[in-house]
Order: sequence, then structure tokens, then C-alpha cells
Amino acid sequence: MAIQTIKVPDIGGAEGVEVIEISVKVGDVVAEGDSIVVLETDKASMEIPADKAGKVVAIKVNLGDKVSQDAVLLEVEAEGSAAAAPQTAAPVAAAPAPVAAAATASPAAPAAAAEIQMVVPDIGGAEGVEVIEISVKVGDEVAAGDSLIVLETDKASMEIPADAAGKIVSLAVKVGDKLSQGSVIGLLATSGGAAVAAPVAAPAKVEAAPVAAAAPAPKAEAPKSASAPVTDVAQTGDVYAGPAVRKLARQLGVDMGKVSGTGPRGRLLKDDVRAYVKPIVQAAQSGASFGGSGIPALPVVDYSKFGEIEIVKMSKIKKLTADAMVRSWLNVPRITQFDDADITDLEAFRNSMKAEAEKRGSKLTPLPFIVKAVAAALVAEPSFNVSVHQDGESIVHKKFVHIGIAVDTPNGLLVPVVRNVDKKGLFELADEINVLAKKARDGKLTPAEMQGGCFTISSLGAMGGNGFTPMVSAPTEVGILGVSRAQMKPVWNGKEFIPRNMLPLSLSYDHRAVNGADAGRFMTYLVSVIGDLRRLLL
Ligand code: CAO
Repeated sequence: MAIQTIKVPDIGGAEGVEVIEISVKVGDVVAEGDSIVVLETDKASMEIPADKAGKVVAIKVNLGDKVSQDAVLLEVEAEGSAAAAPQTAAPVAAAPAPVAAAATASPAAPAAAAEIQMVVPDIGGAEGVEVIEISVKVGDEVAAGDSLIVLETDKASMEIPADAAGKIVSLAVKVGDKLSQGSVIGLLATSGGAAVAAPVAAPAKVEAAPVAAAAPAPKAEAPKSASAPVTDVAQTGDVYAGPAVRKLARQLGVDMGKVSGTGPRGRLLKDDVRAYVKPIVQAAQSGASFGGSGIPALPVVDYSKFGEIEIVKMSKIKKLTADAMVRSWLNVPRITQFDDADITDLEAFRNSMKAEAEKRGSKLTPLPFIVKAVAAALVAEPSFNVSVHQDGESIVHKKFVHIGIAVDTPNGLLVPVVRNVDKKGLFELADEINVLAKKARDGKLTPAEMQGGCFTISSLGAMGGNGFTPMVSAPTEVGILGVSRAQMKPVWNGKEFIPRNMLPLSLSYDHRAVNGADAGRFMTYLVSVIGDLRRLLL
């Protein structure tokens, strides 16, 4: 079997054009016309099709290489027969070409507004080329050079631009129509002097547009001459994709406008289309409904397009937290209720106890007081001390009060659990929280120390803020209290405003298990206990 080479065909004289995609690998079997590499100038991309069929035995270019006409791209072993076809470079835009803009240009165009026929210019002799997109609608104002329609052969796509500025009066084509040179696209009411096109009555004169795809005019740019060049990889609307990708998207019924391109300059690749479709198919197969309530995949974004970036792997803890957050977000109908607790007296008491706390080596922050008050609220309002059973039909009521404390560590968020809070004193709680927080920061917590929580407290009080909406730790808990920074506020006592130290509290709960009324009672009780710690004795 003969080994044959596939070379860069005539690319309109462009030199040193960059290889941005290699669409085949050694061992692949290519048919004539299959896209093998994609080249890109600073203005357009073009797919280079195989001009012979066979098995790829060597790839002679690398991504980033700069190539010109006749550069060897691949070696293929002709399949089945040694009598390979003689090598002829298939022009890139073999099929069609032009975004040939002012193809209908008439130097003697009228200066006044007039209706002109929009027609398909010279498209390299291609006949019956399919309309795959209509980029305008009746009534649209277009500038000269704006894309009107996109045609596609099996090898290339091309935009047909307006050759004059004006308003679309009518369209004579629809998606799927097969057009050739001279086919009428519709009527355009030109906006006056800008028109360079022939008036309706005069049959459009079509000039030959260059076949090569190498130096295309950018989409928005008005053509500078009567023979504007081709964009092989059409950039229609926001979609920047080659014919093969467009074909795949069409076959799969994918709206390309919804897919993010990961290729150079946001170009859509086949893999982007597949990545978009995969989760939809998987979800559909798992029985999920997409009648408007499905979860669409997040688009893939190439951030390097916007500036310098660095990609750092998440720590294991951060990854686990991310998964837990998504699980909670998607499974828990979460409501957050806000209130302020008056901690003026609590703070006075805490300050009075500071010396004693220091003597016994304890650090008494507001947190142990809050933990103790939450434990009392869980006993008083047991609707919060539950889990939703996995059978989806039962509620697990807990007869113990274990409270998790969110601890910020260099590796991420950890939630050690303080057990039997209702049975412990303030100093004991303060010490235990400090020991667990240190273990968390040192990475020494055991799994058992992070399990069994009935409720979580997330304190951002040392950092600031006046409220947030914490996420419920599902499935084990149904409530979480966010604590923000206390601050002095004027509070009306019935006669006058007095300064009070107010602590903002945010109570999130799982509305499957807890009703608003339960939450209202829980919060009211909690606020009253924090406001007057003597209530703990009742
Ligand atoms: N308002 C005003 N000041 C507060 C306060 C509040 N709500 N809460 C704490 N403070 C003060 C403390 O009194 C302390 O001041 P002093 O040293 O003058 O007494 C200072 O802030 C620092 O407190 P701390 O952070 O050392 O101790 P803590 O008991 O308040 O919190 C811990 C302990 C482990 C919860 C905390 O260190 C922590 O990691 N918090 C972050 C939790 C987190 O990331 N939550 C988010 C989870 S959801 O993403």
C-alpha cells in the first residue's frame, strides 16, 4: 500500500498560518473531505479537508506550527488499493467561498434610498448550497457587511453579507433552502447614499470572489472591495464554529448559541458540543425531567482569554465542602430568617467573667454563650432537632443535643461537633470549642469528632457583616445559625432610643422539616435567652 502525503492546499497565498487544531490522530482512518487540521490567521479559521482517503500513519505538524501552501500535514496509507489517486491539493474553500460581500456592487449605485434585491454572490461555482442559518428578520436594520444568511456545503460554511446598509423588506429564503449564485435572498430598502448595490430592476452583477479562505474580512467589517473574501469557519451571531462542528450540532439538535467554545478565541469544537450534550443525555437517561426544571450544565469558560490566570487544585476538604454545598443547595428548600439579639447584658457578664476565665486558661468569647442558648432552643423547640429520614416519609427526632461549630482553616471549612451541649457549663464549652478549633486548624480532627451534629453554628462575628444565608448541612441537620458582628444600635424602649449591643442572627432551615411558625418560635426563644441568660435556668 502506498504512503501518500496530504499537503496544505491553496490558501489564497497566505503564508505562515498557524495550526490551531489537529482533528485526527495516527491510526485514524480518514475519508476524502474529512477535516484534518484547522488553520487560523488573525482574522479567520479554516478547516483543511483530506484530499485522499486512508489510514493516518504520521502527522507532520504540531499545534502552533506556521504553515503555508504545500506544507506536508499528514501521511496516509491508502486503504484497499495501492493505486492512490494522484495528489492534487484540494483548495480549502474548494467548495464555496465568499462572504463575498459587494458581489453585487455596481459603481453607479444610486445615491437615493431604493429597494434592491439581495442575491447570492459567486460562491465558487457551488450549486444548491444549503441555507443553515438566517441571521436577520424582516424589519431589521443592517449595515453593509452584516451577515444575512449562512450557507453550508459539506466542506465549509460561509456567510453572505449585506452589500449595502438598509432595512430588510422581505426574505425569500428559509433554513434548508438550496441556493446557488444569483438566488434571491430578499429585498433590502437601502438607507440612501451608502448603497453600493444594484437597484431591484437591474439584475445583480456578481463578481467572482476569491476561492481562498485565507484572508477573510471579519464579520462586522464592511467589505472594502467588490470581492470580499471568505470565512470558512463562519462566525455567525455569537457562534464561531466550523462546518463539521455545525453539522454535529445540527445532528444533535444543539443550539450552538448555548454552547461555550473552548477553542482559540472561543471557537466551538466538537468536544464542546459533546460536553454540552452529555449531561443532558445522562440526566434524561436517569429519568430527570427537562420540562423547564432541569439543571443545565455549567458552560466551560477559558478565563485565559481575559488575562493571566493560574489554576490551583482544590484541597480535599474544599472539594468535599463543594460537593456537600451542591447537595444541600439542590436538595434542601432553604429559608433564612433574620433577627437581632440584644447582647448588652451578656457582654457585661462576659467582661465581668474575663479575669476568672483567664485564670483558668479559658477564652470566653460570645460564642459559648450562643452555643448554650441554641442548645436550650433545641430543647424548647424540638422541631429543629430532627433529620428528614431517607425514606422521604419520616422524621428522625433526636434525644441528644450535639452542636457543630464551623471552623475556618487554611485547608477549608471544618465542622467539629460539641456533644451534649445542654449538659455542659460555659467554661467547659469555651474550652472544648477552643480545643476542637485548634485541632481543626492543625488538621488533627478525627472523623468521629465531625459527626453526629444536630445543628450547626457558623460564626463570622469576628470578621464582620450583618447577616448571611448559611447552608443547611444535609442530610443530617435541618437548621443552622449564622452569627454576624455585634454592634451598638439605637433601640426604642417605648420612651426613648437607647444604645444597645445588638447581635445579628441568621437562621436557615430546611422547609421540608421545619415550618415558618416553628422557625419563628425558635428564633424568638433564642433571642430571648441570649438577651437574658437567666432564662437558661428556667
Ligand atoms: N460580634 C463581635 N465580636 C465578636 C463576635 C461577634 N459576633 N464573635 C466573636 N467576636 C470577637 C471575639 O470576642 C474575639 O474578640 P476578643 O479577642 O477581643 O474577645 C474576636 O472576635 C475573635 O474571636 P474568635 O474568632 O477567636 O473566636 P470565636 O469564639 O468567636 O470563634 C471560631 C471561634 C472557631 C468559630 C472562629 O475562629 C472561626 O473559625 N470562625 C469562622 C467560621 C466560618 O468560617 N464560618 C463560615 C461557615 S459557612 O461558609
